[in-house]
Amino acid sequence: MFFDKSSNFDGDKLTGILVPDSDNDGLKDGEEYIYGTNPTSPDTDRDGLSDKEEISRNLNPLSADTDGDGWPDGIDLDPRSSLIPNIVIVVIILAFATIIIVYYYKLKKHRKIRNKSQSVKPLK
Ligand SMILES: [Ca+2]
Ligand SMILES: [Ca+2]
Ligand SMILES: [Ca+2]
Ligand SMILES: [Ca+2]
Repeated sequence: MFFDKSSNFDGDKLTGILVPDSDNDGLKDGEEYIYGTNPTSPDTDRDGLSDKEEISRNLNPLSADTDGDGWPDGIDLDPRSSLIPNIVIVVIILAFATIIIVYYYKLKKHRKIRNKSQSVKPLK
């Protein structure tokens, strides 16, 4: 536990009464106690997302990789689902981008050739 029981003067298990949000992450010290997060660290699991953001996005602020797919929550495209690992998403996006680029250049080349042959024809 991150909480020091000796500073729990009023017995409500909430520390930092004078400073409502010690680490300034948007979660009050009392709320951090409830969630089990570190009241002196804005990002308890150091995954790049603040404790407050993880709570509001329904992620585990105590786990850097909520869905266990190997990608930290901070860079995980879908941090709540390991069904589609990020690498697959990246490969699909790259594949689509490549197909579009190749198709675009083929079309451009094809049009150029057609324009050339059309401009040559009337001369004959
Ligand atoms: Ca806080
Ligand atoms: Ca915190
Ligand atoms: Ca975090
Ligand atoms: Ca993940």
